[in-house]
Amino acid sequence: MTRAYVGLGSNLGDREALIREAAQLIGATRLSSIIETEPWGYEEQPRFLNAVAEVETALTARELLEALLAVERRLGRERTGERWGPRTIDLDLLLYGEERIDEPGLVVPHPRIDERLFVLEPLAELDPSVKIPGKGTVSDVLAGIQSGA
Ligand code: GSY
Repeated sequence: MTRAYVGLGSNLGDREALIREAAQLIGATRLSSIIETEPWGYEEQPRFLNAVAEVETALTARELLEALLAVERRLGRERTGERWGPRTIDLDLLLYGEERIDEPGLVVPHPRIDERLFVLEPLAELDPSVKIPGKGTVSDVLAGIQSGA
């Protein structure tokens, strides 16, 4: 079994219900607090609710990614051409054990994990000592951002 972490975000519809349902559908063993956050990337869109889920999985990283995409589709996510626009649910594979993967369509750790407080803060709540391969522990990365380093 591998411990993986998944970022959940929603800024359309009943955001909290969507996050809780997605967490259940992906078989989350733990869910962080759900926090309201300012949109990042494209700012002219509604505020997000974000959380991070811990998943204990026997799936490969690729299989887990496919399972996340299937849950997004089930919960009404439409992947249009708009990369940063509003969405009912967004599920990002953040960490898969301590593996580093760089394949077409599958990059782990998530490439923008160390820039996003809406991911780092809920992840640190679940486990501040979790390692982000190539970057250090999540609490080190957070401390670096907060000190402006
Ligand atoms: O990549 C996640 C989708 N997303 C988010 C998000 O989940 N939260 C916030 N605050 N801004 C975001 N911009 C995008 S795109």
